[in-house]
Amino acid sequence: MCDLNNNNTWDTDKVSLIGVGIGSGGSGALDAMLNGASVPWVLDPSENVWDEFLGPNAPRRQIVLLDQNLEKRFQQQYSGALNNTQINELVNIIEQLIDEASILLGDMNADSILNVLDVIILVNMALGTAEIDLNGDMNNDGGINILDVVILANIILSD
Ligand SMILES: [Ca+2]
Ligand SMILES: [Ca+2]
Repeated sequence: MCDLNNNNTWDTDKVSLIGVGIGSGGSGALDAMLNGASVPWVLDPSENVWDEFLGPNAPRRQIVLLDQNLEKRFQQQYSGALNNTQINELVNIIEQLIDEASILLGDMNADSILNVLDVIILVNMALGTAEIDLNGDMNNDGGINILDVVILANIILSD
């Protein structure tokens, strides 16, 4: 369970929670969303950050969630303190992003171990005899081929 008031309870390498506010909807308004509690988010009221996350003319205080690739995955405007339903929604999305980021690259059978079974599955994908799963895209070029098999095999052999 994530505690929104304690960023030590989730892995901030895998998901980032950012509150953004400008003008009179700045830090005071953001703090008020969690009733003045010490919040884990970064507050930056600069126009650059505002435009980057929210776009021009956006409402003045919002929460944005970024995944491990710093891609925006969630954005919501709140008018006041978050209620339990809104907090639960945020917690669920944070946990989903952490789970997503926790999948081991190349672990094709999802048993949390890299071994020859994963290589076999990846070979079949490279040969076109198994459905493509981009968790086997070891070189992150958007496809599965023999290069990915070689990289995975080398990782396993070097263990
Ligand atoms: Ca495996
Ligand atoms: Ca690849």
